[in-house]
Amino acid sequence: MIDEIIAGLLQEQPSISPKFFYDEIGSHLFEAITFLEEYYPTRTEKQIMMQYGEAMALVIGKCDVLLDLGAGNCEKGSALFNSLMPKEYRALDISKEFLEQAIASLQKEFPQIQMQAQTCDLQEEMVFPDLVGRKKIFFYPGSSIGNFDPDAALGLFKNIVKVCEGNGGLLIGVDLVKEHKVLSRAYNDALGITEAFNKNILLHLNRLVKTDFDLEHWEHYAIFNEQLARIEMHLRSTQSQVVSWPGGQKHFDGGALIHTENSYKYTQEKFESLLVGAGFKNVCSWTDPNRYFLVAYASA
Ligand code: AVJ
Repeated sequence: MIDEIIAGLLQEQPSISPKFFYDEIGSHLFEAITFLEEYYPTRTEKQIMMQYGEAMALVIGKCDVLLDLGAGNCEKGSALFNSLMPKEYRALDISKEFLEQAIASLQKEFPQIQMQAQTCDLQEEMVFPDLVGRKKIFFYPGSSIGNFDPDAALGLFKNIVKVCEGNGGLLIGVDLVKEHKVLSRAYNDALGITEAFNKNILLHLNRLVKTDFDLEHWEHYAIFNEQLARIEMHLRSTQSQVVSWPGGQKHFDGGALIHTENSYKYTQEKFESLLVGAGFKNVCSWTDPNRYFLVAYASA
């Protein structure tokens, strides 16, 4: 992990993986983002899930194991328990501490569902040898798929199709391409929560790899790249400076950027063809009246 981070900083275009946003405080800051007026994805997805929950449950049918990718506080996954009635719930995420807290309280509420927290890096191949032959429903909400470039998203979908062995599928939420102003506002909120979320990654690195980033000398910079249909988040150096760590250092000019996140946005057509291209047989989609967000169920 330390080598991965240092290698990212030393690249021609320095970058830090967005997975390092989610330390304890980062996970709480993201939760705060989901309450912002400007950040429409979370509440819009929730509206779609509320309005079409029964229709989704009909299409999905019996759910043996519900696998919640990037589960976080498990709030979204557990909202499916009553409609899908899974026998088993497997919550997967990067930050284990946050996950276990959430699972502990959920287990008391739903004693009939077998629950397990599992650390998982979605950049790596997923395998579930203990779930062979069981109907698996993967759940990936919130447009977290947007952090993957389309090729990597295709790879993840192919992995899920393979693991499902024709018995199960993927319920997924994705943010749709829309007016740039609306997109840009969602990542540049007036309160500065997204800025704090972005800058917190430097504090996380200072703890993880003993870098000496000074937040005073970095500013939040988020733009919509129309050509690639993605929001790009960066941290911009406000002056010429050197950042050091044990055994290394790097000079950053004023204005230099460290890339921290891509958030790809899709059209319905593009996203459905990506799912079918990965081998999913059938795709059902639901959107909100403004067509801001889409939830799809792709059966393997
Ligand atoms: C959790 C990746 C879906 O890209 O919209 C929110 C993270 N970044 N504000 C997104 C995020 C800045 C979020 N995802």
